[in-house]
Amino acid sequence: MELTEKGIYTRNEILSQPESWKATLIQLKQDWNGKLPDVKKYDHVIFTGCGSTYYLSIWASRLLQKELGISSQALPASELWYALQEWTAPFKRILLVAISRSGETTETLHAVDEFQKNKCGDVLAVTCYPESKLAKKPIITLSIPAGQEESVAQTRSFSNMMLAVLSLINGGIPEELPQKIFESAKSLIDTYANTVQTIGKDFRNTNFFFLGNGPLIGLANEAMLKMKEMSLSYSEAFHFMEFRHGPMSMVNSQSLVIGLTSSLIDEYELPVLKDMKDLGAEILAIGSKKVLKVNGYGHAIELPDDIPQFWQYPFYLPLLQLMAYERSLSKGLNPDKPENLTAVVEL
Ligand code: F1P
Repeated sequence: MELTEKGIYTRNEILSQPESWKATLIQLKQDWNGKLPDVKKYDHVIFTGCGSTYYLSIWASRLLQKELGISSQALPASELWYALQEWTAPFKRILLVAISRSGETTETLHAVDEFQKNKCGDVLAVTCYPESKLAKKPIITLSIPAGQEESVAQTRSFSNMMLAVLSLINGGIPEELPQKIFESAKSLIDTYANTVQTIGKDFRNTNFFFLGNGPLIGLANEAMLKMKEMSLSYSEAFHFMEFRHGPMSMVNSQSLVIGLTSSLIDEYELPVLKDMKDLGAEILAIGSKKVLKVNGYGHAIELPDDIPQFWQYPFYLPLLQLMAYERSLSKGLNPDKPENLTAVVEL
């Protein structure tokens, strides 16, 4: 007997992201402006996590290298646990950024311990739980309690941890950003919630492909994981042009291809979406104003152009989370309790 309405936690956590983002940005500005570690002094930055926070690490590492020109990579925490030296040996001054919603995941804790035991460099943690084992280690920790959540599948925790990474790369939070981000995010969700709920409930779609380039491949993987965790649907993630090299063999009239578009949209992204439309797929594109070119053969979600592109990355997620949430409910599942999963993997 379900004591609470199915998915009530997940729904509230998805829809409360605008408020939580404002709270996190205000907190980070107060706690960390002028005190953040200078990532430019390192010759290599490794981001690490597990599951969702590994995908967050992929996004973060590509963004840091793109923005600051510093060598950066993302690794599952398990890789650092059992093969640390293979990954750290080539570098002299490494910063390890350990990302964990709970701050309790076994592999991530071991990765930090191995890194410190071998004196590989400095460690910075990002977590939603200031009292966690990770936060209590002798390292710098960006704790963002506004990202805390009840549901198993990460939603607002993920996007709030992205804001901590953005503030680290940017070196701080601009004064007017918290309120602007809140207003733009609320407007985005209000404008497109019905569109994604309709798509989520449409049972003609049985397989889902999320495409992204550069940092967005990390978010494409995270959106793929939401669709798997919440709705038990077949979903995969690829770089846009990689999709043609084999995986598109799976595309058919039951496919929904979701493009997380970027500034590369004209030459390297829209042509792929058009090809998939020709193969019978339904198309959904989310990105800047140019995404409206998809109208006529697909659904377009236009991100707000009053937010600098650098701070727009979290905006890709709430509507894709909501789509997965709706599909889960439509299949009679409970998005708050994904099959076989727990909120934390402790080995
Ligand atoms: C890592 C993680 C999540 C996953 C699931 C189980 O948790 O693998 O990414 O979605 O909830 O735990 P954490 O280290 O970020 O707390």
